Amino acid sequence: MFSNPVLRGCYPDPSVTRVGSDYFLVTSSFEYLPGLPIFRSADLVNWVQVGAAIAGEGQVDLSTVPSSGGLYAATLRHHDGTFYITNTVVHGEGRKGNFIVTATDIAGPWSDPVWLDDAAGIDPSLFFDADGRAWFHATRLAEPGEWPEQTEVWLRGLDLTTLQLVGPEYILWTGALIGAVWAEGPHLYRVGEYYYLLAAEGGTEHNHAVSIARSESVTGPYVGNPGNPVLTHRTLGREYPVVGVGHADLVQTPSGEWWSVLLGSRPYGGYFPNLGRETHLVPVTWEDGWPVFAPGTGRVEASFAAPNHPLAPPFDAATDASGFAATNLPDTGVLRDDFDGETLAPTWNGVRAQPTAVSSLTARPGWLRLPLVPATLAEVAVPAFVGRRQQHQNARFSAHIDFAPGSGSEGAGLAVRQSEDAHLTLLITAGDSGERRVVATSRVRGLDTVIGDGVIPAGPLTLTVRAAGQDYHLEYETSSGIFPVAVADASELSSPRAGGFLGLWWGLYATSHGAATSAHADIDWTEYVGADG
Ligand code: 6LW
Repeated sequence: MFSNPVLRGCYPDPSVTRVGSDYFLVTSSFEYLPGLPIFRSADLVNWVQVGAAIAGEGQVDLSTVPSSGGLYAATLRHHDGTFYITNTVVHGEGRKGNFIVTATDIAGPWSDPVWLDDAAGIDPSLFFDADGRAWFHATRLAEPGEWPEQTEVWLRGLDLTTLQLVGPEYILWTGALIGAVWAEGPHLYRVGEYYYLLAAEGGTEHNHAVSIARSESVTGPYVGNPGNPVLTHRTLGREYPVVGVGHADLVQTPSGEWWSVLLGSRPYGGYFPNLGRETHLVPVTWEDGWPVFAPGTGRVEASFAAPNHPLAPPFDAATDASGFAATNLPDTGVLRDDFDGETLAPTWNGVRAQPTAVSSLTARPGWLRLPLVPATLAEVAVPAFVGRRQQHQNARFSAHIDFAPGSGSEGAGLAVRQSEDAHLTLLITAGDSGERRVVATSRVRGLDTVIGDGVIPAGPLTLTVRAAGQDYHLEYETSSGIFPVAVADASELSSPRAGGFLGLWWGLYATSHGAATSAHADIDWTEYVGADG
């Protein structure tokens, strides 16, 4: 048996492919970098991050992208010795639209984007047909639509030497239901005598669903499965433990089994999915030339019988202390990073910039240095923030920090981030009479509230965010013990209340709140502990 989700935390819009006996998977990453995290698995269940497709400076410019913009759903495919990822930059003042990056090694280096300026819409995908032809498909708003938010899946040929669109355009699909909003996440497959078009519809929230259509020709016309939608939780109500399932991608195992990865959210403490849309795995069988998702149950269950090949050993913090493993973190597991390596594990992200652009592992060996910058988390800017996804409903994130604030405008410590308008901070700063203080601030709908503070002794100390359901405890620890500073209601940061698409990132944060500064904060180690057992 295996447990869902197979990728905990905000890893939406999964796309999977198999090369030989290895599986590879990519997910969205929005304004966070490195972007488009890539995972490898031997069994579809245990995944380890092996890198990211947008890990280089300058591949894309996300510096002006508002929260929940940036890198939307991607597709990962392999053909003739080359890995292809196609994706979209959404919003911001930089270059936007659809692009393709390639690599011969899944771990990179990945190429600079080849932009497809004549490819409209989002959720691009690639299909390599047996006759050698390559096809690009995506979804865009139908103009004019027959109903609000009607989208159309369109298809054109792709020249693999130029990576540019060629040939006529075909409109393949507008969703299974009359009035279906957001037919998106399209993926084409050839199975037996048919071409199949798998797509999401209903929007990526509660009404999300998976639908499928087929045709004898890759260019259509496509006929919808009379049984559509083939998977949805929209009829299960908001109390059901997994909601909003959709955005699927199919893969066949070497032994001929079929599986689907897809996204789903797990709200808790109310309809609050603080972990975001997570990657789940469901079995698929075929009947009468149509796929049956999760046969016998038709739902994304918390566990299923595992795929028919040996399960790889589960994640072991001792063998992967670098934190590369972004999933199969056990329900209770400790990930510690002593920053003794030469590179940051790719599970560490910057906001709109690579984390290496805002931090240093060499300025003080064995410590991560975070120079303060004037930018704050409340702006669409590049803050001094290095964070990782929250992956458990109950978890602790601690950091041992050495920081001497020069003034009350300088702060360094921890942050829990949804967006510019929704985040928590626990910062070491200086009080009016120069004393060192720790201040907890909650920013909800763009308004800051100080929810706790206290005088702290000089010297390095440990700051902690400890999530117990929707209560996030903000604490500091010295040799004299653990001291509470504040408790925040994190449901205010959850996307149903705060807006956006994303789950929460927990990280290190330093700012001079707009003032010039040459200060820095040094972090000796961090610990992330999941406690969902
Ligand atoms: C993704 C698309 C979607 O590109 O959300 O709501 C976008 N639908 O499929 C970001 O996850």
